[in-house]
Amino acid sequence: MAEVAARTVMLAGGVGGARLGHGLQAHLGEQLTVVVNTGDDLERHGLLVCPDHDTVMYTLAGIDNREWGWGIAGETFATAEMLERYGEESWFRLGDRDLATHIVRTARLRAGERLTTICRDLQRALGVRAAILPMTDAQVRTEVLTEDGWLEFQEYFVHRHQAPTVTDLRFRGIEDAAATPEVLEALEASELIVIAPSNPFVSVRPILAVDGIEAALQAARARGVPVVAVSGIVGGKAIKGPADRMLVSLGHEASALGVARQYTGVADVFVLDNVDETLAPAIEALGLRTVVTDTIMVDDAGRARLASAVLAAANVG
Ligand code: FO1
Repeated sequence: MAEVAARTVMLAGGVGGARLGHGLQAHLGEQLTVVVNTGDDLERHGLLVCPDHDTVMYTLAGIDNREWGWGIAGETFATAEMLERYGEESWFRLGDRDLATHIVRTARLRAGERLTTICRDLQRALGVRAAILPMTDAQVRTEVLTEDGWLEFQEYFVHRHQAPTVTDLRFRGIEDAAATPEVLEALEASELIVIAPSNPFVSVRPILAVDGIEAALQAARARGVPVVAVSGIVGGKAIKGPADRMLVSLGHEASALGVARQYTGVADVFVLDNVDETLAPAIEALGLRTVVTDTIMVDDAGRARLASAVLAAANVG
């Protein structure tokens, strides 16, 4: 199938976004811009950690830890062990190599630089060809409402192992967050927009909630740019993370159809897995064109294959 390399913007969270981003980068190189969620960000030991940005950056740089889905391959934890001896909290562990990223980022932020500028420099230093843009330079923090009250995202995700049931979400700081010029320029120049197979509630929704981003996406749609969303739910289960349980506890269906419903009015095309083929008519009835394909990305070939299917989906019809 003929594919045209197109200026593509992908909205993404961590692992799913990183894998598809890696596949898309293989096709598109610097034509790819990934806009990453920063609602998962947190401060540890006085340093700013940006998990989704860093997961995508390490993956696109080819140094990702494939066993964990986050962090760096061959990582060690000597510093974390020493911090633990000093009595520091240790449920969110920073690897020795990963720490360098947070040290540079935090020092430069304290010197008054913008998060976007710093992230771009880190990416270039690691040889990443695509641009990975934080959704905003402002501080936004996702919090989830559970039976234990409002929890910061990583407290819920890592410390409590996603065990509490999530009944509501909020993005602290979102009112004061605006899209950066880089994000707006990328969306204005885009020929294709992709929504990664990321969690619709805690990865994609915060991005769309940043002032200016959804409006720019809708402006792109209005000039004929297709928005292709990929399901992160396959056979009723999330590929990674708690999206399937969150769909149910937030009053939706844990299926590709449940995900598709989150993207009506936002996406034009919905990519779902072969095992969910029978859901395609119901998704089409929502007004989304469907593409049924193998969405599992177990290796580089899988990442490139799904990327290829996404690019082909945008060129059809
Ligand atoms: N996930 C864990 O399960 N345990 C950790 O100790 C942990 C540390 C960590 C450090 C840096 C980083 O960028 C990510 C890290 N993650 C860890 C992953 C992260 O919490 C999640 O993958 C994302 O926030 C979910 O999108």
